[in-house]
Amino acid sequence: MSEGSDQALTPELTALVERFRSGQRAALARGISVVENERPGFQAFLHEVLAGHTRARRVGLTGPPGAGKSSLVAALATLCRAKGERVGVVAVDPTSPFSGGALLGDRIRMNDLATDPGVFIRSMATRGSLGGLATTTNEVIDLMDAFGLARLFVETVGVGQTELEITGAADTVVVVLMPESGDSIQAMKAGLMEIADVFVVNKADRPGADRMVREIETALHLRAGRAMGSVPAHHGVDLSGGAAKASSGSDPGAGDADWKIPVLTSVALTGEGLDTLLETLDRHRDFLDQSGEMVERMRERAARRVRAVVRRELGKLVWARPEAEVLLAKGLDRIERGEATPYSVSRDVIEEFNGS
Ligand SMILES: Nc1nc2c(ncn2[C@@H]2O[C@H](COP(=O)(O)OP(=O)(O)O)[C@@H](O)[C@H]2O)c(=O)[nH]1
Ligand SMILES: [Mg+2]
Repeated sequence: MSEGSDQALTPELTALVERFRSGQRAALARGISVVENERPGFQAFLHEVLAGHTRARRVGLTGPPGAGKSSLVAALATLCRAKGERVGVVAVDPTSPFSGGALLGDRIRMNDLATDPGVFIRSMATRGSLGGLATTTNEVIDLMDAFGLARLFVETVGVGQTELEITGAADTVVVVLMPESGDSIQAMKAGLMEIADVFVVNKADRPGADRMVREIETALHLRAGRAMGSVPAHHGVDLSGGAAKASSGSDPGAGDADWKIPVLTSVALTGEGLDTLLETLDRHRDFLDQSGEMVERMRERAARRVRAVVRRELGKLVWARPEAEVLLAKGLDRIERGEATPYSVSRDVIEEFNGS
């Protein structure tokens, strides 16, 4: 595919690869915009910098708007910084696209983080999908990983089934809810129950948090009962253990093959519960590594990526042919006259390409 411009590294990108590898922050920022805008050569650039990269811990946070996801990310990022980890944050928020200022709920923490050279924050808009990930979100996360950021947080607003995409982007999915808003029922409706590796009831300074924890635990038990003996849930994690409260510290399931979905509480604004949350995130990642699940997920992730790139590239190849545009123009006339449909025109375009 030597003629495909996306496959060839331009001189500018060759220089960028060097600057990226030498750890220049500006090169990461530039690289991300090259990828987001699908600039010529962006895939060759990704290929160069992703080869043999280190593995960050990728944490996805999702849940209803206002639950405190951004506040939690800010607080967790601050904790990770205190441990000397470099941190990347990707926020995908359809309600406030490209508004870096509104990215993190807590402005003071946000400002501290934004000026910290060990933290890299990127806000992305969704592209047409309802709260799912932007088309290049996964690639942006990969770039941050390749740059050497050890801990990556991805925040998405949980508004529906499109959230399932986060399971492809993160190793550990945290579903963030808050008391007093019917959140747990909403979460079940939105399919968030299915994707959680960890639950957090944030705003535990408000009444009703404990009751909500019990509600979620009950729902998990019910689900585990139904799932017993049938297909494993998301990522093949067995839910039959139900929800052990990880805040108890000791994990009776340690060493088991199963991951028991913990239901934690937190107060993002004061930091209460965040040490336990961070420990739990690490424990989940260790579980994935030790159980062999991580290898599985990496393979799935790579397979999805290959399929996505093939889809993207094939589309480009088809439309790069002048015949395709001619067939489209003619097809539109025929659709207008009621003689064709978008499906028959697509078939014509594809057949022309296949026969070439
Ligand atoms: N009382 C209380 N308020 C919180 C807590 N965490 C976040 N908030 C507030 O809840 C609001 C929404 O938080 P934000 O992090 O933007 O939520 P997001 O939409 O899920 O990202 C903000 O005004 C926060 O200051 C908490 O633990 N307790
Ligand atoms: Mg937010």
